[in-house]
Amino acid sequence: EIDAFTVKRIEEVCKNFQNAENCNSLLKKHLTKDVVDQLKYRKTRLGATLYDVIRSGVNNLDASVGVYAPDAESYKTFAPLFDKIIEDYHGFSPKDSQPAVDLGEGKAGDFPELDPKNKYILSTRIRCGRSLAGYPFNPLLTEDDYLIMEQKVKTALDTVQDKELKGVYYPLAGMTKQTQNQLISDHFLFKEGDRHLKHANACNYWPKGRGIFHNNEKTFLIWVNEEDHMRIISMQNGSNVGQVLDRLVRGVKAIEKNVPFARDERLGWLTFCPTNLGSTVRASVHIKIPKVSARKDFQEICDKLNLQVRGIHGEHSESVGGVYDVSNKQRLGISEYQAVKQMYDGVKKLIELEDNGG
Ligand code: ADP
Ligand code: CIR
Repeated sequence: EIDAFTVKRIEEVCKNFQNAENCNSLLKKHLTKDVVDQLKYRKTRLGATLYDVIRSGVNNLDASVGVYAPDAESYKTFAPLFDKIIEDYHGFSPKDSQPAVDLGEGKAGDFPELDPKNKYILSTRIRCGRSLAGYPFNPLLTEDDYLIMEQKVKTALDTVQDKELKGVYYPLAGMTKQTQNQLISDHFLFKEGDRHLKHANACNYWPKGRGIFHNNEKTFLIWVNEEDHMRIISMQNGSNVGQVLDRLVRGVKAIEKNVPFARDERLGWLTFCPTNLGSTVRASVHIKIPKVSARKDFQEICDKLNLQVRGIHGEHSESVGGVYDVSNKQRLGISEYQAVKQMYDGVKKLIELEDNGG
């Protein structure tokens, strides 16, 4: 099935990687010799090999996870590796299944403002990912695929009628560097040149087919063809999680009328990175809690609450001015509603701790 040269290359790359020092990724932990021997001959129908799955992680030893799925079939073909990483990250075992969709429609009242006096929380954001049914993920998309997908999404977004959500699509190709950089530093747009994505082969033909849709207020935004085919985002200043969720739900429902999304019975909504499978929801706040965040065990406290801590510019960035991005960690095995609740309950605890002096 797969040529001898490729098998040899996979063996070599894996051996070198297994000897690498200072690497703490989930890939490093779970890419054992047994797993390599079992998977090195395999290939998906579209031609993805084990190397395509691990290329990001073996080239970025500082990765936290290190794998991506070039196509949906990869999650099955390379299950002996993905299943272990998925279980480690989400606590979702091979016997588990993603629960039915529960976006949290009509449940905004469950999430009153977390910080009504605006003491700690600067802003709140909830995003989810979607893939267009019938297309593989980034590494296997052709230039034409990118352009056609962009048109499909743009056309679907043109039909959004909801007054609050209506907006304009801005292709990345043709955007001035100044506008692009401003949108990035204001937290509205994805960054450019991410090493993890580049090495995953996810930035081909960039900036073609990539872009951002947003309403006038920049509270409802769609990223097109960055890490996932679509990232649907709702965000605003302050801590009104219910309002942010309500807007996201309306947006998702408006779009799904026009675009068929890829869903797997067991894994839920399909995404390029295994950390985003299932609900695909990352609900976050930008929060300043100087006493709690100064504690030596801040990371442990967050781990216990199932919270993930990121820096001020998102993943792989540092905190600036004591502001952290705190979100739910788990996405798979819980509903969309539960993912938001995981962040909500956890952040509520952090605020209680801060109020009690850290
Ligand atoms: P993702 O949400 O796609 O996993 P990142 O961690 O890269 O990706 O974050 C994307 C952008 O969203 C970054 O600019 C980040 O600072 C911003 N962001 C995340 N959470 C919030 C928030 N609660 N308020 C404002 N901006 C946020
Ligand atoms: C990494 O392995 O660090 C990147 N490929 C991103 C992984 C997903 N992010 C996360 O949940 N920390």
